[in-house]
Amino acid sequence: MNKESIDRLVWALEQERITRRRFIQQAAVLGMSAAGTLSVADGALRGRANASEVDRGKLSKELNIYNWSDYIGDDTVAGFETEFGVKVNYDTYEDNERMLAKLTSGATGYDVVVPTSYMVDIMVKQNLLAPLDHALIPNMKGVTPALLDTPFDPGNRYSVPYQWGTTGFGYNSSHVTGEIDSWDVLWDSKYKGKITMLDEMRGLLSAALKRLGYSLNTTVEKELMAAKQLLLDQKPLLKAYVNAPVKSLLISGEVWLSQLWSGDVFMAQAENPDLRYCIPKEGCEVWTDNLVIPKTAPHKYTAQIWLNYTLRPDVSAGISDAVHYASPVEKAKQYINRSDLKNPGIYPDKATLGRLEFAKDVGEATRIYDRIWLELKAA
Ligand code: N2P
Repeated sequence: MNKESIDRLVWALEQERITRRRFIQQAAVLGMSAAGTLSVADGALRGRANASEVDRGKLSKELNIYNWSDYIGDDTVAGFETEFGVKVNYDTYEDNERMLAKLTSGATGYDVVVPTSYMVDIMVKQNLLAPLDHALIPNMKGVTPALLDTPFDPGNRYSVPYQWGTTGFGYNSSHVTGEIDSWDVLWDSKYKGKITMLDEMRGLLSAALKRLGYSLNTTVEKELMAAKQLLLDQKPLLKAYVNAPVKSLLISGEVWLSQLWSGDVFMAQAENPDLRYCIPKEGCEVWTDNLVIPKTAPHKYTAQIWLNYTLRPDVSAGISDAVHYASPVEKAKQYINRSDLKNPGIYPDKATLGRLEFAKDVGEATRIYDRIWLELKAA
């Protein structure tokens, strides 16, 4: 019996994508026993029925959230605290790998963390995540179908999408002129000292791999070595490897070119209108960040209420409006700022999306990525 296929099927039933009858037929095809099928089907349907009730007696007094910096709406936390009477302790990080290191080195207090797609996969494989009770997260129904049931978490057993975006670069159009449509400009010695790249292993490698025309998930050693060389060549031109905190340098004009995530560039643009965002013609990474609950989370029930809350259209729109990333919730689009909705840097068109790639867990090859990363940082 293929567990992954069964999970998918249960998920489809819970999400009202298939009927009970269809579920029973398909489960039989997958080799599930008749008794098993009936009890799973009824469990999923009960989940649907009770979907919107929050058992206030089960809510914890506090909830500990660990999220990327600059990645929440102005009232998201306060709204939850008022509505549910829970105090939210909110802590931030700058990249996936450091978040993972913190969790695996014994940080046990967090109830919700926000890994990118490939990192969900890694965390599942390392057995770090608690399975979700979909009955507590009925708002999953409103999520764009293409963002659910993904290869990194079939059936959404462990994660729900939070926001999505791309990893291109930002530039200051009053200093960086000409046609800007390629990764090449980040290697232009004219801009020496005015360039930054992401301080993020997979993100940084993705720029060089794409510039070379390779997949950002390559496991071919030769391609990875070529990417490393390109990044070594670039290093003397850089001011720093830096993530979200680079925004203040872009705003002040101290930095003109930064490999950076879409929304962070648009957050900076709100304060310096000369800033632009480029999705390079060679392609780049597209990602979803996802809410997950660590196995060690002390407040799992309340954490799931938080997941459901962030998938409410008004709440998700509040987050997107503040951070200029794309909402995964269809109905949020009724509330989101129109200029963001029309911005192809935030919601790329189909043709552009076709040039983009999701990062996947590269398995064994992670060792090569790690080694390159260490060498680059030390260079
Ligand atoms: C927001 C961070 C976006 C996360 N500052 C990129 N995965």
